[in-house]
Amino acid sequence: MTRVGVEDNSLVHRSASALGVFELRKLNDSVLDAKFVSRARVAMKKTVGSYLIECLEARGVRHVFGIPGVHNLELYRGLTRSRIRHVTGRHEQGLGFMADGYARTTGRPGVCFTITGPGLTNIVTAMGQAYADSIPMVVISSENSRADIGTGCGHLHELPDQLGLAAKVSASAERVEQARDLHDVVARAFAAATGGRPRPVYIEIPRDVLAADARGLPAPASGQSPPPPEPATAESIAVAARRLRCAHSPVLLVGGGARGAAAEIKSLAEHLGAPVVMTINARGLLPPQHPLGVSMTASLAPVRAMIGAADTVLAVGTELGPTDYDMYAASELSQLRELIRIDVDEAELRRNARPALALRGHARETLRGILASGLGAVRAPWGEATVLGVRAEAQQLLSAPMRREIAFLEVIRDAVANAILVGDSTQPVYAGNLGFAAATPGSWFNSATGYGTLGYAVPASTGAGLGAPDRPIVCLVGDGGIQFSLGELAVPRDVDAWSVIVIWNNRGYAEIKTSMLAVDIEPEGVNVQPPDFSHLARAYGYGYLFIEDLESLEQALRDFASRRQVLVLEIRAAAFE
Ligand SMILES: Cc1ncc(C[n+]2csc(CCOP(=O)(O)OP(=O)(O)O)c2C)c(N)n1
Ligand SMILES: [Mg+2]
Repeated sequence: MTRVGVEDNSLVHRSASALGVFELRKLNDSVLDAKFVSRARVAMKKTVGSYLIECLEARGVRHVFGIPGVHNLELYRGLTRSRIRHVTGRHEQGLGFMADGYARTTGRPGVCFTITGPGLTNIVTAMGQAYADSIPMVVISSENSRADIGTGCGHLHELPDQLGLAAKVSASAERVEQARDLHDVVARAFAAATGGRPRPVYIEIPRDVLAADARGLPAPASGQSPPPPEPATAESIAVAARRLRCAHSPVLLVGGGARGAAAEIKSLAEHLGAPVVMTINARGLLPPQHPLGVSMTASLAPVRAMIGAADTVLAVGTELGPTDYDMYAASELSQLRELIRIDVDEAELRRNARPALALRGHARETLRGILASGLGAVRAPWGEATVLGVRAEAQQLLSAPMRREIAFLEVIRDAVANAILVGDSTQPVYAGNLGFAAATPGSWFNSATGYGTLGYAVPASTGAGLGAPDRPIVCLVGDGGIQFSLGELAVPRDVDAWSVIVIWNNRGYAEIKTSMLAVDIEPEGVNVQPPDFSHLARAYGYGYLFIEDLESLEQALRDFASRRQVLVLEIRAAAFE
């Protein structure tokens, strides 16, 4: 083995043999990435499949989440020779959720490979989740040969209108009809996934096209980032700044679309003395101890009352949707007096509430424009007293178990520095969505909101860890939700993850049981038996602890945080309620 350098992201070791070349790259202080580059003779053949790998590589794709089958074999030609690392899921829905978690921690689209038919239908749920939460994802699937599509003859994996099905949950869906189109289709797909509002996109390649000769096609161009949408006009920015300057009681509502604008949100809030209400996907934009931060849902009456009383509301990167603003169907937000909205998506600017002033543009650039155009003197922080009162009142509305669940989450946040908490649809996650203050932007996300898919957290947390390999990942999942994607428990081991899987075990679908009881339905279908999680952890080779109190939780998490490992913590939920 030859030593060739030790800088970050650099090649640290390289050894060559008759079989191929082994490379070790340093990603950061603690993480090395190993890759075997095969010299296999198949590499000599160049098909549309292997050309696609070159196109993805040229665009900077470094991970692909896939499951191979006879239909998409050609997608794997040349993969081992590339710099792309293939992560194999155990079900295509898991691929999609991994890609979702990966996109959230990298800001780049997660790329998936599926087979025709069942591969595609299996991933559609994950595409629906990503669509609802504006997450970029590129799903690439095989399709039957061109002459066989839509014939209904009963070809293997045949699905009526596969393209039409995928298009329903995609910002763009295209079939590659001939080899020479591939390069541009890929370019358009990446542009659609990331150019405006991030979304999943879909590419399908018929088997005969995938296997076609690709010699003679031009070398793939390196991927250019799509041009950002036109910034908001200087005039509208000036009007917004004037209105904010004149406001006596402004409030900021920030959503997932503002995640890249933490510094600007903080400056603006502090300048105006304005409270900042953070949606689930915006938690952490202001840190937990910030006196203007409201890390509580706008569905709670005191928070709604504060927003309603504001003389000016600035909403940034938020759709003002019901799961964040009106979970209890209390009333519409449309009667807000002076609403200014900033969003990258034109359609979003008018969804759920009509603004007095709409600014289309990226959150960060638009807020910078407002900050630069003169907001007058720094305001007395009237918002601080308001925020204190609202927080205390809203706390009172949470049930005692919910408050304990939030305390449980705070122990996790404080014991595992720099952690990303990825949640499923389970009781502590619901409580957290109501009132948990995340440490940093992007360190709290889950499937208990929006599309709301059970089974998300295990694969999404694995993807998050691949995107942020030097950060510890906390997966929060219920005993019911984890059984939706048990197979995906294998992947953390495959990828040498740094994850703790925290299983909230209340022996069944507790939240649904509660909902049945609340409307006088005799519970049925909710007392599902969990498996023995200690055996399950052992089956995958993971450490396991049974947790019944906060002290042992904290100790277990501190040990977890001290070294790279995969650990399963089974929580006896009854002990915390
Ligand atoms: C794919 C899917 N199927 C069904 C549901 C409905 N659902 C929401 S929460 C829930 C119960 C989850 O049980 P568990 O993970 O154990 O969490 P708990 O409520 O017990 O904390 C169910 C069945 C869903 N959200 N998603
Ligand atoms: Mg449960």
